[in-house]
Amino acid sequence: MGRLRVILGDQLSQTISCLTGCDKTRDTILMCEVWDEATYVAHHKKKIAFLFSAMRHFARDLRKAGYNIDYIQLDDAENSGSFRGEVNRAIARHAPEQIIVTHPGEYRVLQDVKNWQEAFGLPVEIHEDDRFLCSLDEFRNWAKDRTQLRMEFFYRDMRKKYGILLENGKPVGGQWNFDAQNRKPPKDGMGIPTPYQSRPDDITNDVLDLVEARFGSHFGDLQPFHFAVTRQQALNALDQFIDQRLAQFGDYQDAMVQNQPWMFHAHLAFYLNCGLLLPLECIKAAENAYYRGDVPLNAAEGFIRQILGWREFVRGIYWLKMPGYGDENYFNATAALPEFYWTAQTRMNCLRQCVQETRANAYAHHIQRLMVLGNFALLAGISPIAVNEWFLIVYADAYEWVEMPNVTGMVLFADGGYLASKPYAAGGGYINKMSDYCENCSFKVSKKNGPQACPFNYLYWDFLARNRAKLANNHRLGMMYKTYDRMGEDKKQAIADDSARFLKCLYP
Ligand code: FAD
Ligand code: DLZ
Ligand code: SF4
Repeated sequence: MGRLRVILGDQLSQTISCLTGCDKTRDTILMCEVWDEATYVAHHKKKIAFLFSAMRHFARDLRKAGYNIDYIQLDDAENSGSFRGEVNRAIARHAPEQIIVTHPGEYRVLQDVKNWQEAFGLPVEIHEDDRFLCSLDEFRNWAKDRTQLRMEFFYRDMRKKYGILLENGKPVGGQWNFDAQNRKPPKDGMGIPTPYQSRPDDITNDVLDLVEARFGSHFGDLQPFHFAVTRQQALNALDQFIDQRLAQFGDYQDAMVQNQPWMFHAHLAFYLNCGLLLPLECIKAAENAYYRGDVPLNAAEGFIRQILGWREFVRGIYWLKMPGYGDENYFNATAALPEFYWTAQTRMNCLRQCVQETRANAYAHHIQRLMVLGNFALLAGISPIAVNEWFLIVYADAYEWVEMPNVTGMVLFADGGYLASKPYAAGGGYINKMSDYCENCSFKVSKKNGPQACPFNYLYWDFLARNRAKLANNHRLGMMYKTYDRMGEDKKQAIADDSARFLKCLYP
């Protein structure tokens, strides 16, 4: 009798806490591909293939390292389809004295795990997920006496805690945040490097066949498939990012270019979120590149802030606000998700590009998610539940702990300002400044009203007008309400009429 140590699909790190103290001669590691996890939302085909392939490679590497692995594949004859069912079957096979698992990333899975002890009559130990840089207790303490939670202050504390980009306790370069330098529009000849690409091996090819056969109706293109699926490949992707993209990551962080889905972003969230990479090693790699003089400070600091700041901050908020965070709906938005989020069939070129790229790659970069796909959902009053579900389905890096705060808090302001100080709403002018999408659009970004006008232009003002009672006291929006109030009645009516006409056509 040994222990049963359960490793979930987003816990693919050899340093995962549930392996601490493992007796390789007696303990069994259980990993399972289960129907429930692959379908509780209908994940993008590439996301399922990525995770199953990464899980199978991880199990292989653990076996090589001498662990006793019990790996259940999706098509195994007796597969019960759920974590609970598979743990139950594994108990029958191995008769363990105890079950050990690392704290799951998602609330619904934690609730399930918490019931195992009673269900199976065995002690269950839930270890902290110490891959994160801020524990849940630490975040709770940090948040406890604050009326407003702001990422910037959390981030400074984390910089101090880990001594990142610090000189004698002060931030290198004299300021904590260089974001003001990180908003350059795209320019010709930026020389965007090709992204990391791995070649599928036999394990991946088997998984690709499985996903095509079993999840063929799910959203998204399965081929071509080039994700890293092993720790070594993920480390290669990190190296390639540091060498080839990081130097310009800061400058062009917010830029969007037609047919350039990858820009200078890292494309590492896939690997961070399933455990193939660890946050501190990515942060250190960027810090070292700065100290070597290979990349400017605005790039290194900007990248580090995303991981040490935003990533940890949103996770802390998720666990503070669950359960119920996904049901928050400050603006009472109830519209359905328009069909074009799946088909890409829309005359709005920015949205068409972002949906097409999402479908092809299970990836879109942050500004596409926030200022195009998310911004439209906010302005059009789409229900937070529908928007959350879409974002959880379509990206290969999406897990509820990180997706939900970004959607409910950052994009939709559905928590009334718990996470963000104001809604990230914007008209077409922003998209035009930061991209070349408008040049290829049948709407005119320069037009504010009428059938040819860019819909973002009037929807933006209509959103502000509709939600005045909830936003007028937000001091960051005061100027915009003053501008709106200076408009003539005809103009205000045109905004309301154009918005009503457009939204009616959206739902035939
Ligand atoms: P880069 O832009 O290169 O950033 C580097 C790293 O910083 C990322 O890999 C990621 O780990 C971290 N990071 C950056 N921004 C954020 C953020 N806002 N929150 C948390 N971590 C961040 N990120 C996810 O990992 N999973 C999601 O499901 C997810 N859903 C999102 C939904 C919306 C509506 C928005 C606006 C953002 C979402 N993000 C999500 C955050 C961010 O867009 C992605 O982390 C990023 O696009 C991943 O690509 P990258 O690895 O190239 O990141
Ligand atoms: C996302 C996902 C998918 C598609 N499939 C599995 C699976 O078959 N087995 C598994 O262990 N994990 C899977 N995952 C990731 C889990 O949903 C993830 O571990 C939980 O969200 C953690 O709370
Ligand atoms: Fe998008 Fe408006 Fe520009 Fe068209 S004109 S690409 S709808 S912002």
